[in-house]
Order: sequence, then structure tokens, then C-alpha cells
Amino acid sequence: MIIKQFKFSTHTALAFTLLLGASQSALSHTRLEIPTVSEGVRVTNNVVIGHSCGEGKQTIASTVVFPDGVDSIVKVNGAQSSDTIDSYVSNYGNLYQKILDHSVFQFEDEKKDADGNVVGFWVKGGKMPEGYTVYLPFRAGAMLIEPTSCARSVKVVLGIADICKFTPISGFKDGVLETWTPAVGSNYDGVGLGGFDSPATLTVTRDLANNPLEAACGDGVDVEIIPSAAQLNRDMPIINKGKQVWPKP
Ligand SMILES: [Cu+2]
Repeated sequence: MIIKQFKFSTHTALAFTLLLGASQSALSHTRLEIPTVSEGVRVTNNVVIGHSCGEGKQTIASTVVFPDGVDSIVKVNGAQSSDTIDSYVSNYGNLYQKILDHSVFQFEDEKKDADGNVVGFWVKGGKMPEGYTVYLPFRAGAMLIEPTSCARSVKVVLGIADICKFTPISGFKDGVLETWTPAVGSNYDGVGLGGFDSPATLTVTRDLANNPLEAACGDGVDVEIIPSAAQLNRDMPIINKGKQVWPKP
């Protein structure tokens, strides 16, 4: 009886997986495990690499950038704004820390800005075979939405590249890397590549119970923070012990 039930559930699960298969492969771009979180909540999150760079390719490294909040692009309801992120977030800066993990990639490091704030991380020295999913763990600190602002959500846009072969920028093409970056005119836009202008994001929603919107805000506004081209050019490279290993100089 127990065996029969076990068989039934296995087959059901398998059929379900097969049904989902087609749509999931299209959706398995590199994304965050937890894409939405409430303000004031710290979470353990993961960059989820959903697939490698194509048939027979292996992801051997990955690089991640968070907007630094210094020269970042700020959008309000989709329109570019001259406001800085401080108008909408009380504690922007150094919100993200890599969680040490050598399960797939042997080497990793955080990227820091001139003030020592973590603005990204990289991993290398591993192999993610085709057909696998890999998680890169990090901690996302509790973001606080500025009480005097009308922000009802703040979407943090990341820049990520999954690398299957170390090349110079001139060698970027499908099969060599997957770029998951916002197209802001950096060297890492990946024009013409599969992941063009399809970045991973982390949306922080306002805690309306504890941080209510003022009446004048109406329904509030949706804010986005996006790394600038200058920041992506500076922070996307993998620099190991002072030496740039990707892209190849
Ligand atoms: Cu994909």
C-alpha cells in the first residue's frame, strides 16, 4: 500500500515537472530567489543561475553588481528623476553582504567602493554543468523607506554576468557569457545577446502599517534604482588580489 502511494506521487510529480518544463526553461534567466521583500526585513537571498551559456557550456564564474547609490539612475513611476536615492531610502548603502560558500565556486570576493561599502561580489573557479541550477548566497540588509517620501516600493536593479569563457570585452558573444544587466550604455549591456536588458531585481515594498503614506501621496510612487554605466564599467570586472582576470584586459 505504501509503495503504491509512493509510486503514484512520484509519477504525479514527474508529470507536473514535464508539463512545467517548457515554460520554465524560458523563465530560468538569472534572477534572485526572493525577488520581493518588505522594508525593514533582512533576508538571506540567492542569485539563482538558471542555466549556463548554452548547449555543452559550463558557467565558470559570475559577477554581481548592486547600484552604489552615489551616481545611480533613479526612476520614479518609470521616468528618470534627478532625485538621489536618499530621497526615498533612509539607509541606502552597504545593504548587501556575500555569504561565504565554496560549494560550487572555489574563489569569491566582495567588491567594495572607496568607502568600504559592498557594491557587489564575484565567484570563480568552479563549473556549473548544463542542466544545473546554482545558488550564490548573499544577505540583503533591511532597507528602510524614507517616511517623508511617497515611495510605496523601491526596486533595486542588479547587474550580473554569468561567464562560460574568460575573454576580453571584444569577445563577448552568446555561448561565452550571459549578461543580465540593465542597458544603460555600459560595456556590459550585451547588445544582441540573449539576456539583453533583462536584469535581476529586488523589490522592497513599503510597510504601510508602520510607515504609512501621507494622504497627499495618494497611492504612492514606484521607485527604481539602477547602476550607472560608469559604475558597471568600474564594478563588473572580476579583480582578484588586485589583478583583473575578467574581462581579459
Ligand atoms: Cu534564461
